[in-house]
Amino acid sequence: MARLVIVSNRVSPLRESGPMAGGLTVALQEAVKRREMLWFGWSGETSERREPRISTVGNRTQALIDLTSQEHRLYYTGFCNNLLWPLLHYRFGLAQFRRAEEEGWRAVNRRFAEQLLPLLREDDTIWIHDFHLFPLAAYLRELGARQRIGFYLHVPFPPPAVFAALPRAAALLRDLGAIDLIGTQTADDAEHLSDALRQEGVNTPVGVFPVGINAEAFARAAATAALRKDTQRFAESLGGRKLIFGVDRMDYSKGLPQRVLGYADLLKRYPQHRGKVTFLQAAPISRGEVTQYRLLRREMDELVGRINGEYAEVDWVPLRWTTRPIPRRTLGGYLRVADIALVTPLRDGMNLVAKEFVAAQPPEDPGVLILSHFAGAAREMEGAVKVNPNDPDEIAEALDIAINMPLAERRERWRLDYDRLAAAGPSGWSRSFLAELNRAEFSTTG
Ligand code: GDG
Repeated sequence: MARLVIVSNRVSPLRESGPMAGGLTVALQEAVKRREMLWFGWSGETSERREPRISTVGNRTQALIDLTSQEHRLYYTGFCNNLLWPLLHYRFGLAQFRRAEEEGWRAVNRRFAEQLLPLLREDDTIWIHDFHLFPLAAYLRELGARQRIGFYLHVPFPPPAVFAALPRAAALLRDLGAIDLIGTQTADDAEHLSDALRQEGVNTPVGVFPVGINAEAFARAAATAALRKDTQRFAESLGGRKLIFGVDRMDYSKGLPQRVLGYADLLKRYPQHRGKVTFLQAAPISRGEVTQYRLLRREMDELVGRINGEYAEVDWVPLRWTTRPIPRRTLGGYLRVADIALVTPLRDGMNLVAKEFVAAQPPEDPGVLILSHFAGAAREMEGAVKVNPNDPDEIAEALDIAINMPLAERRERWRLDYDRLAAAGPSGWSRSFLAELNRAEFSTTG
């Protein structure tokens, strides 16, 4: 089988086996197990060093480049995080456009192309990941690359009229013409992107390939994690109360303020639940160098303090809040112990936490998933209790329904979602994308 070349902004550490952290890596793990692979991307470090660091474990090679601090500021903090991320999540009001950042972003994409090119073999299949690298394929083609190139967008794509707010949006869309197949999470994203491309006369095929997880492996790992000492200690600390659980990168797309306000509304409107539930929200700090993220952290610290101040008893803290990451081996255990998962992003490409919660639950006594209509996962998870994440009252009502839901209904809803997750198979997502890419016409290279 031809070698697979994966290109993404960040590359996770090389390991021959064992679980890897992070949605993209977890999702790709199965795809690359039996296949020779080169993974190219940013090391996560800044330095003046130009040459990639190349290392190999088994049949996997990774090539990592450092960014200069100026490249990092313009490309990553600036154009990717301050502009593209909010724009693609329908939040143009939060976006800040600077011409210099757009140029810096293009320069880094050109550099990726230049440094990847000498590492390529003629029969490689190239798979580029996410919005950071929108123009990479176009630069590779400019340099003469004739390999098959696929691109996967992990985040939403907004309606063309929203995307058009981006200066030089047309040039960006035309760059996507260098790609042989684009994958998106949902049919809406595919439709928006196809419409935008069509308006620019670009004919790149766009297909829907929802990211999945290895449900059976996750279920096994969660069952093991639940027996670990730290999970047991945590479960005991709940004192028999129901656990509501949320875990998200601290990001304004995840709807965290509305979520904790929804919980506060539950305690206010349904006082019978006071002292009977505990809500643990973990929100590991993400993109801490970006102003909007710092503001969100301050807002959350204040909100959590206020809600606890208002409802706490001397022997009950209603809302447990941590901004530290939970170790991967423990997280599955917490997801299994949880009675309710609160997954309420304002907008999310897919949201893997929703799927991980369902996979982690014990089949004999499963918990309830409360899920935003605006997560890509909402298209698949028919058993979830769906909410509009903008409305704290609706979140409170969903929590009350979930707390009171009878076992038979919980089982029925969970079964629906678990079976669907498991049916996709351990590597359904990457396998179906790569199979389709393999079938795709070489539209760009003839
Ligand atoms: C992007 C898109 C799309 C979270 N906190 C901790 C932790 N996590 C893990 C989760 C999950 C992953 O990180 C997060 O994935 P999500 O899908 O929920 O969200 P994004 O990071 O925004 O991912 C998203 C995804 O790409 C894949 O295509 O679904 O829409 O935005 O695996 O469990 N893991 C550990 N500790 C934490 O505190 N160990």
